[in-house]
Amino acid sequence: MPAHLPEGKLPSGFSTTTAFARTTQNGEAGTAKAAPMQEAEGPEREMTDDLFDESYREKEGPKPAKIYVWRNIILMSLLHLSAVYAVFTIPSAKVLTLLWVLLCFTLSGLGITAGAHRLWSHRSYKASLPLRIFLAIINSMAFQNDIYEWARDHRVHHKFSETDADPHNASRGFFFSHIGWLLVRKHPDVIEKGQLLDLSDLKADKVVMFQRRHYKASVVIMCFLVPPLVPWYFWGESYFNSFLLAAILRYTLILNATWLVNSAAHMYGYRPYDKTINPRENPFVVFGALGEGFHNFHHTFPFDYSASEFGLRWNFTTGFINLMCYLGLASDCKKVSKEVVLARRIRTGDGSHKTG
Ligand code: ST9
Ligand code: ZN
Ligand code: ZN
Repeated sequence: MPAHLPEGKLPSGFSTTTAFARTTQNGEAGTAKAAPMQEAEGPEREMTDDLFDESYREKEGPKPAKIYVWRNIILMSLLHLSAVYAVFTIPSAKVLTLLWVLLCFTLSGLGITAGAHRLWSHRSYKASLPLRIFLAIINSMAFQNDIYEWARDHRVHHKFSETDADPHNASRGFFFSHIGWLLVRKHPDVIEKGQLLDLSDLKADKVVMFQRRHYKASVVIMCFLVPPLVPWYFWGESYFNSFLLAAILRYTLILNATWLVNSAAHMYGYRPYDKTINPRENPFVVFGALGEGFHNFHHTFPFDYSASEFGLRWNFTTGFINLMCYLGLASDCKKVSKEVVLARRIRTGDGSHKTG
């Protein structure tokens, strides 16, 4: 354990050592004592491709024209219209069905937050095979592209935030960063820069590659068949209500909760850790996205398993990962020390922490 971290402050399964061997967006604050890294092969290696690359420059000249993808525009419009209709079926649904919808929302959310995001995109903790299988299954329930594609886009988002090489570049406005980026072809720089990322850890993870190979079937089963079948089969909910609420409405809500991290949490809120970057601490998003709205912290220290300075505070995903550690299914959670966070607040923060 590093000398500046008090002994006994972290429960078993938690470490700070790897966190200190990495650089962070706009500075070195995560590297109080940078040590040479031992790069291991495959899933064990240290991952650094989620760190901001200040050397990238957007190409000069006119931007490429937007190419609309009409299939996505039509499908997303239909999905959202059906979700609005589904809201009106809530009063006629059984209470058990509504609780089931909440459970499905939470599970699919964890498939994104604890799975695609904190585990596979950032390698902020390690997960055993059974946990990875479980996370891949609930990730398919969220239907947000397969884990490999999600993590590839997400690493390029961190590395080239708010530039042409960022898939959901928030400097193109709220609509583009929220949903618009899924309705047009990607900027060529996203693909060009993304192809330079090291994705060997994802390629070496059999669970990730299996999910990618069988993605369509897994989505049909986990996103659109299992959630509505349970209320219909077990407590006699009408299939119509079941499908609209457990599949359509729940999926639409998960999508929008996730997209708010890209849009609202890149535009509204304080920047206590780094005032020079766009991502913000947004309490509204934190609540709806199972603890993922501490986005100024997250872009400053992307390897922190809690994606927040504050451990469990409003952070359901952190609670889930802690539980997995307790059960022996997860380990090696990386956490930035209080001292490093404080130093960073003082050096680059907006001062908002002084007022609470
Ligand atoms: C969805 C994803 O919603 C949401 C992600 C949100 C991320 C949020 C992050 C926030 C932090 C975490 C918070 C979580 C909170 C959760 C809260 C929960 C309560 N690098 O993509 P294509 C190459 S999905 C390298 O087709 P086009 C590659 O060779 C919703 N290479 O580009 C690729 O082929 P392949 C449902 C790259 O043609 C090829 O290019 N899904 C990269 O421009 C073609 O790629 C949809 O709606 C890269 N980054 O089309 C579908 N990218 O993949 C949406 C591409 O075979 N997608 N390449 O290797 C599409 O239809 C298309 O991607 C497109 C672009 C039209 C958007
Ligand atoms: Zn991230
Ligand atoms: Zn972001």
